[in-house]
Amino acid sequence: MNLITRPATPFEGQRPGTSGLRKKVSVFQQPGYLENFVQALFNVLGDARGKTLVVGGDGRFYNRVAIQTILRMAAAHGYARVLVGQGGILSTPAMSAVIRSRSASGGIVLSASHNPGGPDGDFGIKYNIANGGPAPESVTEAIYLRSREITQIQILDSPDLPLDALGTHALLGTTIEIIDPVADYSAVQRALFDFDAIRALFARGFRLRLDTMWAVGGPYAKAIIEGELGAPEGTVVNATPREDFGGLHPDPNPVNATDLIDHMRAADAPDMGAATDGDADRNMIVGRNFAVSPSDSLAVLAAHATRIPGYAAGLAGVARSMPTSTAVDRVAAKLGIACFETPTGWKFFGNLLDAGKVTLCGEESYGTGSSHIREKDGLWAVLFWLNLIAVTGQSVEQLVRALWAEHGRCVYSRHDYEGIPTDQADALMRDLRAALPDLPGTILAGEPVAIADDFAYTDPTDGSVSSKQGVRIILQSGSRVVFRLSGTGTEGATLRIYLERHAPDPAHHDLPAQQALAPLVALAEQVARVRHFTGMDTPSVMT
Ligand code: VG1
Ligand code: CO
Repeated sequence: MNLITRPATPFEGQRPGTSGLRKKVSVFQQPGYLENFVQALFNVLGDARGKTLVVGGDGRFYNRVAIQTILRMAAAHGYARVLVGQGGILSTPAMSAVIRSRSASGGIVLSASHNPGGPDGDFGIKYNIANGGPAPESVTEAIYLRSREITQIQILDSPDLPLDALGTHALLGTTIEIIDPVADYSAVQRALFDFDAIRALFARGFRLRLDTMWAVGGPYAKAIIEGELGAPEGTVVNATPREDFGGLHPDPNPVNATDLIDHMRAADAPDMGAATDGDADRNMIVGRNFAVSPSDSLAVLAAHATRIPGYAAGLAGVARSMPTSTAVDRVAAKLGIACFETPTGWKFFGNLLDAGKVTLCGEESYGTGSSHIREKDGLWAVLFWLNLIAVTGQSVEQLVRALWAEHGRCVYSRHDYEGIPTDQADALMRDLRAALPDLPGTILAGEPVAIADDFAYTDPTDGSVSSKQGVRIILQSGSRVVFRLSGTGTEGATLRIYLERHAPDPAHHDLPAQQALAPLVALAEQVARVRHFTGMDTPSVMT
């Protein structure tokens, strides 16, 4: 077992996006590609002596190969201890839980999350810091800069380690420990929720269908929902992680989780449906013939949080990403707590959570979480809903309708235009930004424009500024259209247009969202010439 130093030349484009570096598997398979990025990361992190690193991923194709490489490099870099999830598995929320419970200095997550997997799919790598959350932009940017000047990598020429059995191995001076990927995570959930109440709910015959989409959420859901909470076997479906997610797109929304939606529409539909994504940090909640918008889900959880043991003392505050609907703002105002608006991506919530300014946070993209860890957490959201249903006796639909009755409905949709040539997408955003100064005061969709700007965020704890986080056009009534380009895609550019309209009148609550939002779609076309730049008449995906 020798420590070797290999010459390396930089690869273009190793800049992490919204959530780590994501590329086609074939890009990661280029000799030295992964090594360069990991070397850049270790160079930025500095002295590893005495430190513990956690490594794990969502089990997608290339996970095992990448982990072996990372273990050789971590040992070469001098880590005291590396913890690896058994079989190379750690969901993103479990990674966060393990970093925190084992006082690790950080962790490397191998996942492209909701992106498809398999040899022709996507792969990804992300670094989480000691608080358990995604590295902030200052760190990801430093890694990128370092990746551009890599000249050598350090690695061991050691054989692969067995990852499938629990146990301890030595690599040079580093102890490699294969750990149970579920235990630390389960302990965190057990401390938050009333497991007895949820157990009693299932014992009364409550029916849940939890679709883990052939992804990493399966083992966690099986252990907790069917194991500890006594839900009947078969409650968790598509539960065996597959390297290609069964050829499907592991993104829990009504467009990709069609099987679940069909079950929830059937005459004998279960009481509640839910789905989680590739790395188990996203969640979709569905009632009988009733899909819950993620922004509404966050608002419902905030409104009822004190009914949950872990949040009985009340919420310090809440946070949502800018494009997420303002439903939670209305709940926060009623509760008399602060509501923060951050750029897209979980990395911006970490400082607010660390500073104790917020307890719950969420995004419109099917992500919800809390101060229990520093990542969004799919199964946590499912447990939260189950606990609420158990103690209120209300159905999913009743809980959402009560929110609408009290605060009005924030009718919401996101339209994605995928695979646009990058220069066309950039041109759309450039023209749109140029038009912003003239918009305030003009009449669009029948009302005056109140605000037209490019969202910039100043972190209230460290003062760091993130600019150009999405163009927003907000009308006098609060209706708004937001435009931004995705930072997780791997083919061309994806334009996201977020549409929100507040409907206070209950008579309007059952209007189909796309119909209610049609004037805002027309507004988007008028100001941004979406058809012209995307070459598409309709979005690729509407959620
Ligand atoms: C998307 C979502 C964003 C989410 C991110 C990571 O980013 O919009 O809300 O935080 O994915 O989610 P973008 O830049 O493509 O819009 V996950 O579950 O893929 O890690
Ligand atoms: Co995810």
